[in-house]
Amino acid sequence: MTDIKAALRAQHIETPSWAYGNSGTRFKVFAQKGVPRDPYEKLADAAQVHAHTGIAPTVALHIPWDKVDDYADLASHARDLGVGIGAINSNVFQDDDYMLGSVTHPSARVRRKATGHLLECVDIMDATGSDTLKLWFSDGINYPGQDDLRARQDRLAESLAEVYDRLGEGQRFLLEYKLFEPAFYATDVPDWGTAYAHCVKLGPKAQVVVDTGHHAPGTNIEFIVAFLLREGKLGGFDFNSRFYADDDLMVGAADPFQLFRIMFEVVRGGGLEAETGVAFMLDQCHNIEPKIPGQIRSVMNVQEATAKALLVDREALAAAQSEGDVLGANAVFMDAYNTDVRPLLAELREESGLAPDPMAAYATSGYFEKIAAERVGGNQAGWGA
Ligand code: RM4
Ligand code: MN
Repeated sequence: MTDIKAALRAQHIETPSWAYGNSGTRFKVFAQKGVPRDPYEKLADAAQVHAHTGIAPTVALHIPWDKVDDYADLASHARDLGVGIGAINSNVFQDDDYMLGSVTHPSARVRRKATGHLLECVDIMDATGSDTLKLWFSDGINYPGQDDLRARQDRLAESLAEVYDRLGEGQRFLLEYKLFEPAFYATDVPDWGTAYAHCVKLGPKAQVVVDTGHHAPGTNIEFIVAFLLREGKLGGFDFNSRFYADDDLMVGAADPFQLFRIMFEVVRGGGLEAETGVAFMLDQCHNIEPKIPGQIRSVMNVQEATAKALLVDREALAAAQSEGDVLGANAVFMDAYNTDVRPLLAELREESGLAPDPMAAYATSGYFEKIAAERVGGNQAGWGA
C-alpha cells in the first residue's frame, strides 16, 4: 500500500487552459458566469483545481488563445499561484489561410506561415520553460481527388523536420492523431501508426500523444498505449471521453472501465515513472457543466483509474496467465477494477493536508461566488479568442 500511495502522490495531471473558457458545439456556445477573460484568470482557475486535488500542478496553453505580451511574466504569475505552465499547444486551424490545410497545404506560402507558427510556439516554450510542444493538425481533404494524399505526407514530414531541428535541449514535441474532423474524407494524421512512423523517423524528441477521443468506436486504445510505451514513443495523453465522435466530455464519464484498462497498461509499461516522460493531460470542454468542478471531477476520475490499475495483483495475474487460467487471470483484473478506491484516495489527500472530498471542498470554498461577482465586463475567453 505504501508503494501504491507513493505512485499516486507522484502522478501529475495537467489541465488545459481552454477548459476554463466558454465552449460549445458548432450550434451554440453557452456563456457561463465567472469565466476568465484572459490567460491570467485561466491560470487562477487551474490553481483551484490543483489546490483541491493536489495533483494538477501544471496548465497547458493553447496559442493563440493564450497569447500574451510577456510569456515569462505569465509563467511567473503561474508560479505565484502555485502552478506551472505545461505543454504549449499550437493552433493552425483557425485562420482563413488554413481552409485547405496548414503544413500540408498545397501552397508553399501557407505552409511557411503554418510552420512559422509552430516555430513561434517553440520560442514561447523557451520563455515559459515548457518542455513539451503539442502538435495537432486539422489538415485533410473532404473529397477524393481533392489533393495528392502522398504529397501531403511529404509536406507534413518537411514541416515536422524543421520544427524538430528547432527544439532545444530537453524539449520535445508530441504529435497528435485524429481519425476524422474537420476533414471528412482523409485526414493527414489519422491514426497512431501515421504519427508513430513520422516520430520514429525524426528521433527521440518526437513522440505520439494519444487523445482518447480521437479513435473509431471499438478501438482498443490500451493496445496502442502498450505498443507505444514499449517503443518509448508514448509522449502522453489528451484525456477526455466520447460517446459518438470527438465529444470532449469528462474523462472516465463515458467508459471508466476503458480508462482503467488504459491506466493498467501505463502501470504495466512503467509509464508512471517520471523518467518515461508520459504526460497525463486533459483535453476537454465543459459546455453545459461548470468548468472548475468539471476539471476537478476529471482529475479525480484519472486518479481513481490509476489507483485501481495499481491495485492489480501483478504476481497473481502473471501466474494465472502463465498457467493459461483464463478465468483466473480475468478475475484478478476485475477484482482490482471492482475495488472502491475512494476511501484510499480520501486518506491520501488527508495525509497531504487536503480535504478528503475535493468536489465538496471547492463547492464550499466561496471561489465560484467570488469570480462570478468579480469577473464582470471584458470579453470572456472562449474558442477563437
Ligand atoms: C483538437 C485536438 C487538440 C486540441 C484542439 C482544441 O481536436 O484534440 O489537442 O488542442 O482540439
Ligand atoms: Mn487533443
